[in-house]
Amino acid sequence: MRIILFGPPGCGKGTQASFISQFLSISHLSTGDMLRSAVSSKSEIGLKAKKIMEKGGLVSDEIVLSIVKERVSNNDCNKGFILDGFPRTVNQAEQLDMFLKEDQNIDCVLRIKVDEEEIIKRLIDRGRDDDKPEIIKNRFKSYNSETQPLIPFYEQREILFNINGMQEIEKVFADIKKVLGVF
Ligand code: B4P
Repeated sequence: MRIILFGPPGCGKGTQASFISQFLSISHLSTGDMLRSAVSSKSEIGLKAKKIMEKGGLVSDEIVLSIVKERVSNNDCNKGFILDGFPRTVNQAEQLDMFLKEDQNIDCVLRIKVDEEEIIKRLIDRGRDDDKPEIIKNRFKSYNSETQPLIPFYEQREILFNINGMQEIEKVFADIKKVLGVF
């Protein structure tokens, strides 16, 4: 299966992607993790990404697309994959369609819905470098202006499924499994 996990910053995409990856034995591709690892290795891409991530903006489509394109072509993605945090712009989604092979169509987009107030609480508790109030505000701004337009994009294809993310982690996963059972 090829799945996209979609939702606002901190809604639990990474958390649920790990469960799904184990459950279906498919690869977990998190653009956030890939970018954080580029930042730690101080590579050229990492240095560019760091400045943007520190402010809560979106890293350029060019950088993100080059990373994902290479990763998706790895053999371990032949059985399927979960894209966690990608695409985040309509351009990323259109480019994804172009570089996926004919037999690699996306089966479903799981949209995790959580209120902004609840997310802010969770992120402050987590305390990652980019979980500071001012940066969280900017991450929401980027989400609202650049990522939200993906909702109608995937709704039109009838592959978008809403998941209530305002529940305990196990309950969110139980609801995801119900949706995955349809396929
Ligand atoms: P990401 O790494 O994708 O981070 P995220 O959206 O904040 O987190 P996620 O939704 O995975 O939340 P998590 O499960 O951790 O992005 C970070 C940055 O990378 C972006 O701001 C951007 O700069 C850059 N980036 C990434 N992808 C990009 C792209 N495609 N294009 C451009 N830039 C890109 O959960 C958060 C917390 O909530 C955790 O502490 C977790 O334990 C807790 N939690 C989860 N589910 C819960 C539940 N049900 N109840 C209570 N707590 C819960």
